[in-house]
Amino acid sequence: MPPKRKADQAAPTAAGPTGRKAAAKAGGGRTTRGGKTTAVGARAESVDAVQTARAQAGDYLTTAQGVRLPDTDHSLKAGSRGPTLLEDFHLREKITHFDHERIPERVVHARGAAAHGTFTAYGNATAASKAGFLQQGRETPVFVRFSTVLGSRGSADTVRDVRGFAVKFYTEEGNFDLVGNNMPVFFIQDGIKFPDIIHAGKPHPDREIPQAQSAHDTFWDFVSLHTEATHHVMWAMSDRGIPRSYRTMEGFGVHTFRLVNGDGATALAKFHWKPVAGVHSLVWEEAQLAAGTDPDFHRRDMADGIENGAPLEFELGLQLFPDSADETFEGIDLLDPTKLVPEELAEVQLVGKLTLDRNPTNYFAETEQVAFHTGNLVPGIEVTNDPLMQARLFSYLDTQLTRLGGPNFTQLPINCPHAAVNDNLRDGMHQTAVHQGVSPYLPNSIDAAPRPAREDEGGYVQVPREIEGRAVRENPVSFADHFSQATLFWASMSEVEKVHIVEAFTFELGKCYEQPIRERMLGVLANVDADLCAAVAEGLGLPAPAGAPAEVVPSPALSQVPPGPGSITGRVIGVFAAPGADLAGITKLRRAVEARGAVLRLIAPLGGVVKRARSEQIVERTLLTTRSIEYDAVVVAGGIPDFTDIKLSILLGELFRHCKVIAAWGDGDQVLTAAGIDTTAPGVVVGESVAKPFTAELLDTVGLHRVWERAAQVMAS
Ligand code: HDE
Repeated sequence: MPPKRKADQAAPTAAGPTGRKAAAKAGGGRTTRGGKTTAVGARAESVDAVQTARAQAGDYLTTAQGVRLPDTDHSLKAGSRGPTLLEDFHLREKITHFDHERIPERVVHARGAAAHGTFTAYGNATAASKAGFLQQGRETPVFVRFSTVLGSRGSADTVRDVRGFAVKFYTEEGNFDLVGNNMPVFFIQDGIKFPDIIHAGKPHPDREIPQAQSAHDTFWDFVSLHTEATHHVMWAMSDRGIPRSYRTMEGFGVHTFRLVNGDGATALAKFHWKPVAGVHSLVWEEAQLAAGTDPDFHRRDMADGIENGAPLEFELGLQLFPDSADETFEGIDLLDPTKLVPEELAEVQLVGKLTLDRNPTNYFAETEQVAFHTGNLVPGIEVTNDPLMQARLFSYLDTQLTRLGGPNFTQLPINCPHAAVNDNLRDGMHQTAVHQGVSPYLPNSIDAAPRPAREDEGGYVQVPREIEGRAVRENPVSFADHFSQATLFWASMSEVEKVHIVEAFTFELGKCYEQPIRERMLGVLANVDADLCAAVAEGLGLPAPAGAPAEVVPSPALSQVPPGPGSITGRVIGVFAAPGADLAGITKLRRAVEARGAVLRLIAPLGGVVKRARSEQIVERTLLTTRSIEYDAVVVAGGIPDFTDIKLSILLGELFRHCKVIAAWGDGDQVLTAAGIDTTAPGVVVGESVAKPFTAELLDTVGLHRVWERAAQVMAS
């Protein structure tokens, strides 16, 4: 029997569309998700508002069925001391819903934080890609989630780990997801090993220890046995493994993509994100302190920064390579995800700006439910045969089916494209759209249906590629080079960065119980660099084996020590004051700090206000509620020369050890000296008063991020 047509549906005619299609046409570039209409390109707020209206309308507390409730604090009982009655539908609904509030956390990248923003294209990428969001001046809403990889959702932000950098572009041609990391290479060359490296990195299955750490036997067992991991391990043990904040991380697409321009010409490309605030890291002691005193260090920094008007800013960069038959560039295999192309060989061309300036409204609805997928591509951007990338193309959609409970997660507001959606996908768990019509298939002669788009109508048509070969389980020969780029990375580091890498290896291998694993890893390091291997071996109390490191030409772009002062946007300057301090000086300093986009926080011995004569200033932190990790610099105000407190000495001592800026004006230098700070050391700025030369020197030194000249003094003490 033919299906019955609903009364409000127009009968199909040979001449034209039925009601549904006509409505879609009339709406122009509008989408009708969940029965609500949203303008193409409209920001996520409007989508949020539609959903909020469903869940939070009206003034009264109601059940999920909309029945108004008089009381939500007392269950229905047989008498005030009696048993609870099963008929209490409100109690049952409230508890049942609560019981199901959690969804499975991500199997990797479980802990994350996100922000909304906009991507604005400079227009110079159009020669390489026809993607609409790269057209000059085009503004595209984005949602970006940063994450750690190994830890559970409740672990700490500052652990040594890779950071995820996943960007969802809500483009007019559909969603494009650039699901990258803060390191340009990966541990493995073939996605089939991904479950293995993650099993090795996650806590041991017997006791579930350690949480969010790579410093344990199974991780080092794996990477010492799979030497293709060596290059990525170098990055993870470097300062890149402990970023200062999300705003000071680079991002990388890792794989090589294939770009297609309007003429059909192709190029191979690697994506980069360059932070406007520079690339900066914590030092290891800070990372450890922060994991205890403020496990939310990075997410707090991002949310506070955005709230204080200091958006996170990154520029999108492209490294472009000819789409050659062998898919190599200067001898580097572009399909090998353990290899990078030094920027000195292929310049990173900046093609647009990402600004993150809006915090999510609801963590669960947005940050937890966002679903990225490397297969979310738009015309002009295609994948390559990188075997790591190929496996990812399967994994992301698959994992969302479990995590988000079925195939309709694209209808969640945060995942919903801003482009018009007209698919023939139907039904399934959590279907919220009320689809019309009876023939969700193509072609059909009953309903007006969406029609396939030609390439010139924006249809995603893959560039035709020749594919041939024997079905084999093997790597190309070039994938056998596991060490030369690890050596390149080491050779490109500054001295202080090398010291940090040695310390990180020594720490992590020192946490392993199995001696053969340490020895095998020293054998790996011997093939990276003899000095590195010798220094780590010394720390472990083991002999250094001999290796055969490659000859390399260093790539200065890999070092993150800045050549000169950079932006201090979002940085935090603490000012210590006590009753009687020079409050007028603090006001002046606050103005100078805020003019450079940074934040000033007043620290005092006790809460409330600090007074001097008739003026006063509000205290934001006390010596009990703060720790040095919160500040990029601490300044002691003049006017309190006799102040001493062990907690202040600890705060300043940590800043000194971590090579951060310390300053004082007026007689504040006496407070520094009493706290054990050498006021003649590099990066200790003292001035007569809060005048321009003092503030300029102070803030420029903060712009260097650290005063590494002090490192030798710190290590000698
Ligand atoms: Fe992922 N990865 N990955 N990954 N990945 C996931 O997807 C996977 C890889 C990255 O904030 C999962 O939704 C495989 C490289 C980020 O929601 C999962 C392989 C890079 C995020 C998954 C890789 C990444 C993920 C877990 C090897 C950098 C967090 C939950 C073939 C270029 C996205 C989820 C977010 C998340 C699989 C390797 C980045 C299981 C199989 C290389 C930033 O699908």
